[in-house]
Amino acid sequence: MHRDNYINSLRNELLAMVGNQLSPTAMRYGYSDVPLETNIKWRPLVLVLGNYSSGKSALINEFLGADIQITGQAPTDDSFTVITHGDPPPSEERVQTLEERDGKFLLNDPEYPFEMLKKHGQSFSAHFRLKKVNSPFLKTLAIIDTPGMLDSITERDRGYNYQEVVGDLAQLADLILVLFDPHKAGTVREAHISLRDTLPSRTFEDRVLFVLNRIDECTSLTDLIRVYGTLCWNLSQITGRKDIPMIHLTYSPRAAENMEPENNRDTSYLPHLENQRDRLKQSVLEAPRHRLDHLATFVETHGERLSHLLEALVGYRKGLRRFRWRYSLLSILLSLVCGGAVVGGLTAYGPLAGFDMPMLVGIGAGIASLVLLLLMTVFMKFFAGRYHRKTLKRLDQLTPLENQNRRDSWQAVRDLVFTYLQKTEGKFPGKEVKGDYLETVKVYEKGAKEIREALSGLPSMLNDAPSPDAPHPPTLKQVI
Ligand SMILES: Nc1nc2c(ncn2[C@@H]2O[C@H](COP(=O)(O)OP(=O)(O)OP(=O)(O)O)[C@@H](O)[C@H]2O)c(=O)[nH]1
Ligand SMILES: [Mg+2]
Repeated sequence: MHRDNYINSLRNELLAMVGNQLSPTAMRYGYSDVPLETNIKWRPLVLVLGNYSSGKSALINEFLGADIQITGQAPTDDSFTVITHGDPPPSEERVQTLEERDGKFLLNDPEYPFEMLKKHGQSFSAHFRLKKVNSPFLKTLAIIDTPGMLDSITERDRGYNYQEVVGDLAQLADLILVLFDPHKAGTVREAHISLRDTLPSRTFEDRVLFVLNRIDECTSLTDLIRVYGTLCWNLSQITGRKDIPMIHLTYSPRAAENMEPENNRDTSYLPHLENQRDRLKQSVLEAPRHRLDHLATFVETHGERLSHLLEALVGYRKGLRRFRWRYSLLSILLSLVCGGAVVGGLTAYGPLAGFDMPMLVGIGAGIASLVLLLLMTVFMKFFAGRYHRKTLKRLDQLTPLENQNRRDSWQAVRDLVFTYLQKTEGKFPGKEVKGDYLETVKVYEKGAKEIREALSGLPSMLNDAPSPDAPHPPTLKQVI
């Protein structure tokens, strides 16, 4: 359990970092309405997608070790089912569903991270449910079974936007299984649109596992190779990549048992592929590690964006300070010139003629002070307002946007900066913003680097107790 414990403690530290350092700042500056960690604090999530009847539910049952999900030919299950762990009564050992809750509960209970799916409406809520199952497979993760994808059916037929729901779930998920079956190895359009539109390309490769399921239904090895080839071709078409993604080949023995025997089938290839299911299972059980990657990416992405937002506010204040300095200097000069000119004029044309020098200097200084006062109050307010409006119009010049990365993060926060500046009219405590900015940059730059370092030590770590002499892997608190 050494590795599991390490993963757990890293996860808690990451969550604490988000909760204590990023979230309060994010909420203060309108970056987020809810604490950032709301969506990532629950258990690691595995999302299972695929065409209808590709065997999603059967494979999940296989993993769980019991017939928890209903299976059947033709589109069978039109619900999204979150399956998580539940503790059985002490007398009960058989794997079974212990508790079922409906979508309304699942969308409103703050223990779960699904609140943001409320926007998909009543119809979705009616197709969303929770099952608690006492399967050991669910000890470290939760799995979501989904309705099958139907290439020919339009969104309206479902009563909610399927692709958007899948997109939102994909954002939450740490691992996504995309299942195909030999009968429909070519129809992957809906799956791909949902994933491509929601997952950044870097994440796509790390988080998505392609599975060719129901391989026992291929009539021979040649048939299997033909199906595999078709799927590879289709995947390369939609991913736009020339290299073939890894495809897991598997089937569900529970479901295969019910198959009618066919005389002309030669399934002698199957025993050679038996180990594939275990490998797939192991990959799925890696979800907690993916959750760490997910969290690290989360800290990087939000840390980067948030610090960009604050950098823009600091830039605004810097610009305002520069403007005030210049304006003050100019005002002093102008008031001196005014004082001198008025006194000079009045001396030359009569009224002050005959006044001695100290008197003239005193009058000049008085006039200069009056002008300065006027310039530094009424006029200053006017010109500061002009600076504010001008800056709002030229928002893109607040921070350097030297590369695509910077432009992307700016795009994500530009409107928030505008709203904040407009709401506060530029009157916000500059020192505090600068402090928040420096703190966020520290979390983003140093924290993210340390997370990655801690993560890179994971693959070599065995899943057993450490020897007493073994050095302790670094924790985040040691380094941040
Ligand atoms: N021979 C064989 N049959 C399978 C396998 N997996 C599933 N089936 C059968 O295929 C049918 C569809 O399986 P499901 O698990 O319901 O498929 P699904 O992807 O969940 O389908 P929907 O929920 O309708 O989208 C069922 O009749 C299963 O018994 C498999 O690996 N081999
Ligand atoms: Mg199903």
